[in-house]
Amino acid sequence: MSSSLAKPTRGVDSTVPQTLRRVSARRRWLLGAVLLTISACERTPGTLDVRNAWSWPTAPGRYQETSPPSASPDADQELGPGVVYLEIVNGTRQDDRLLSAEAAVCRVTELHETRESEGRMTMVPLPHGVEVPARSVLSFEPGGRHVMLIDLHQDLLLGQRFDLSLEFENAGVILVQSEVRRGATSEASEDSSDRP
Ligand SMILES: [Cu+2]
Repeated sequence: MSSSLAKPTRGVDSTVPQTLRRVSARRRWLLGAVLLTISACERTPGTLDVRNAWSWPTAPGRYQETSPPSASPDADQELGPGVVYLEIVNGTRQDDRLLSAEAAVCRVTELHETRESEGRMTMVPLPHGVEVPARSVLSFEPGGRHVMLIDLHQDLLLGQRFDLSLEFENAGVILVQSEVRRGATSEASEDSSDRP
């Protein structure tokens, strides 16, 4: 009974009404896109934010195989250098510049970039800081830019958090907390912990 009712309407549906529907759907999509763009512009607070700051653990035996080449543990060093990765979100209409970083966990904090030259990975200090173009997201990530923590006063243990202050040319000083993890997402450290 139901199958005989479902079949015959095919020819009627697929001519004019479908064309009309396609046009109006496209118009609706365009209108939606325009509205989304407008509301996104209105909602963007126009601030510069730093998010997802994290560090590899430094304690002996806690390095993972995913550690970057620059952070390979040195058996002779009790406390190796630490590193911080993060994302800078410049929601403003103005270019900005990360000038320097400071952390109480180490003696010296520098901005570095890992570069490949002649097949070797080397770290290059960035004494003039890093430009953060207007309305852009700049990533500090393994194999690239990073904040180098030189002469650590303490080990960075998995799950710990420590303060880092970042000085920008326009945005001023921004305080963040770096989480000691095994990777860019916190999932890795959460997975290994016992379920509550
Ligand atoms: Cu470095």
